[in-house]
This record gives sequence, C-alpha cells and structure tokens, in this order.
Amino acid sequence: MRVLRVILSLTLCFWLVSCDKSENNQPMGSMQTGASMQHLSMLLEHAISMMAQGAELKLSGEKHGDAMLAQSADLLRRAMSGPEMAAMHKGGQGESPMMQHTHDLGAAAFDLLDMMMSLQANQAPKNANLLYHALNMAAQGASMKSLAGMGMSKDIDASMQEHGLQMQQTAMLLSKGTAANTAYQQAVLKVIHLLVSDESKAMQHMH
Ligand SMILES: [Cu+2]
Repeated sequence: MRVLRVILSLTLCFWLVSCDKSENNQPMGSMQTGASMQHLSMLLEHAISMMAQGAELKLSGEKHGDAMLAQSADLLRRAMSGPEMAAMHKGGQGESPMMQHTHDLGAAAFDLLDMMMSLQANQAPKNANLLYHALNMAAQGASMKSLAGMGMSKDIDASMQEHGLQMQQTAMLLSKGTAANTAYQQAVLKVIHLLVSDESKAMQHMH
C-alpha cells in the first residue's frame, strides 16, 4: 500500500506539472485508474454483502430477498463489465495481479449468486446463517480496507484498515468452524477466502 501511495503522489505531481503545459486528454490516467479500481472493488464488495443479506432473507421466506439478489447481480455486472473495466483493460492493466484477483472474486461471486437465486425457502443449506454472517463480515471488512486504501483521511484510514482486518479475521474464524461438504458451502467459502486474500496481498507479488 505504501508503494501505491508513493506512485499515486508521484502521478499527482506529474499531472500537476504537465497540466500547466497541455490539457490532459486521457480520460483514464494512471491516478484515475487506481482510484477506479478501488471504487470497483467497493462496488463488488457491496454486491457480495447484499447477496449475503438477500439470501438470508430469501431463506426466511421474505420476498425482498429476491429483489436484493437481483440488485446484487446488477451491481456485479456494473463493476465487472462496465466502461471503467473496459478502459483499464484497453490501457494494458488486464494482466495485473490486482486485476486478476478482482476477476477471480467476480467470477466466484457470480457462481454463488446463481446458486443463491435458485435456493428455495424450505431448503436452507446447513450452517446457512453463520455462513452468510461470515460472508457479510468478509465483504464489509474488505470494503473498509478498500476505502482506507484510497488514503483520503490519514487517522481514520488507519482505524478503518485495522477494523476491516479484524472483521475479516473473524469471518475466517467463523468459516473455519463450518463444514464444507456441499457445493453451496464451498462456493460461499471460496468467496470469503478471495475477499480476505485481497489485492494488497496480490500487490506484494509485484515487488
Ligand atoms: Cu478487469
């Protein structure tokens, strides 16, 4: 993250200097791309959090659960195949570890969402409530970390980062205590694991 911050500030310096001379015609400069990536991650993480809550409501027979799952699908599509993602791939960022991780997470989330959409209220998977709680915690923790990673507020960022990490550790602890016998349980656990092994880990492979 520190490296990212240095890169971002260098990019900002360069941008401020070059702005005097010419207009910046590139809609997706590298500073903007970094911010877009964090924003897309947050959208993705929010969609996953909604999925967890939607599936839980659906299993308890609430119609609103279906609406939440449908909205999650819209958000997932918006994040994963919107114009920002297309621009980043066009700009040559499709191969970055962070991008690959984001696509792994997106694909796992789509798989799980498919299964959630075909759930019936009377066939709750075992440990469903605990799994949804862990999934929600992992997603919200990741989201707090994504926001902290944008570096907009120094002191709060540190607290957000720390609490986000705590939530994810608890999510892992909870998910370790649940069985992974069915395809459904495995799909939930896969998303939790991908959320917890987030892009900051993927970034470490770069240096
Ligand atoms: Cu991508």
